[in-house]
Amino acid sequence: MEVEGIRMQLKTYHQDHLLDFWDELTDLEKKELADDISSVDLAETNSYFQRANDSLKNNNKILDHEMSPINSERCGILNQCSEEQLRGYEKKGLREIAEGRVAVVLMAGGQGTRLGVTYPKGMYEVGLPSKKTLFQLQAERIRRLEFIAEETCGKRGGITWYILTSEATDKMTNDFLNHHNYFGLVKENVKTFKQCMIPCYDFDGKILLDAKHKISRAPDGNGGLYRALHQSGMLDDMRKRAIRSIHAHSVDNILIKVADPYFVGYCLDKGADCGVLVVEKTEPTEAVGVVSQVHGLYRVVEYSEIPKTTSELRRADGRLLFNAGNVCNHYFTVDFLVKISECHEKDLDLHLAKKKIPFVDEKGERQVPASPNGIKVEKFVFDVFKYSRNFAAWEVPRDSHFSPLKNSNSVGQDCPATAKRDVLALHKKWLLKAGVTSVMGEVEVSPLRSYMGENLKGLDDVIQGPVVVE
Ligand code: UD2
Repeated sequence: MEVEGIRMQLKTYHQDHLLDFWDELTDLEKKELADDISSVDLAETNSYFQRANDSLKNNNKILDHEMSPINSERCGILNQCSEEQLRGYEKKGLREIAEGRVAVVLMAGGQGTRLGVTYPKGMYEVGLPSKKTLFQLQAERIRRLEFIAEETCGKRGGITWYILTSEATDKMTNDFLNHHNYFGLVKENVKTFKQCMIPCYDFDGKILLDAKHKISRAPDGNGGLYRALHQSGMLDDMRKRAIRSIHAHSVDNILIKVADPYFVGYCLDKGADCGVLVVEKTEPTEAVGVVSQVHGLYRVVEYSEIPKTTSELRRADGRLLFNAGNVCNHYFTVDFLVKISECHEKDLDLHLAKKKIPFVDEKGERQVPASPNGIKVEKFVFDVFKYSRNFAAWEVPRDSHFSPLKNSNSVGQDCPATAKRDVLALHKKWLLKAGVTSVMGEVEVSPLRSYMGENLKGLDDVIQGPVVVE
């Protein structure tokens, strides 16, 4: 084993402590550690720590006069559109789907720590009458939308489903999808790809060991999407398929309108290269980031960054001035993604979090710390907004579009109970609008029956749950 070569290289980057236990390792462990180390770009890794540490030291508070809201000409509001405008956007979106130019990128590399599960969040079911998981609901919405697009445009293009996974979620996600036969989607149109893992550091920038022969690593955040799309060949796959529009969203919003034809159609109409779907922030204290311009560039300003006085400003109609709540729901053209991966990926902002990270101490014992002992670095998916040449935002009502599953029921908010409640409330609204006079108990509409409230005429007058309208 060429250990001296590795040691020399590590020394150059002040990371030679990674070999402290080399002599105690078996041959197999030595090989594993050598491979592990050689897969790390040490120059980049050290620069990550440096950059992240610098940004921690600088107080990144944004000043009032530096912020301005989204240009109103770039922000469509669903509730303020005429029927005709909406039909126009929908038609554009459906045409794009029928031509096979739309793909969905599902960000599903997170670990569901707050929810308290040991499996990917997409495999969670919140207790709907159908017992469908988040993955199944999303897959079936894609199937229904493909059908609607075909019916409307007379052509079947298909929507490709790219699923971002991580070391922790990849195998279980693939096994689950395979086991369920891709929920009726064409197997070739479902593709998973893994995000990278970044080493974890102590507060001095030394990479931590998770075991004597293994570097401690964590996923590189949902902004790892851009590198992963390129490295996995998925960007090339998109180009081969002549895909143009990408709808990228988080796994945990149970109301997600996958490949939303209004949003896609609106972004196409505006000629946007990058777009964001937002819900209205109504209270200044609400803990959501807002999409705004800072020095003329679009970005998400976190609730911790926005000055209090700015967060409280209101428009003439009483709505908050900075009200474009970010919900991890984005539009990109494939050309824009190529531009990011080729020109900007290495410069994406780094966000760091002080965490309790298990580590091997100098005596070779693995410790599980009780207080934060190190740093994890992440990239965020929305940090590419500033590279957009033509940005667009689309505001939608929260009750029909956003109900995230973040916490366990004990928290009482953004949890399985609220997710289930919000789905059933929306479906009840659809059914009453379609002419049902009474909806009692838990009545769920299958995504295969209806994507957004269509196709529900002619049902019984009274529907008594628990039942699934198939
Ligand atoms: C995300 C948004 C936040 C707000 C909120 C609404 C980001 C960075 N933050 O915050 O602004 O819109 O959602 O619900 O987008 N993921 C990965 N790989 C990772 C980390 C996360 O794929 O390394 C996925 C994760 O599986 C989920 C999505 O990204 O689908 C959002 O991640 P999160 O739940 O950790 O983000 P959150 O709630 O802090």
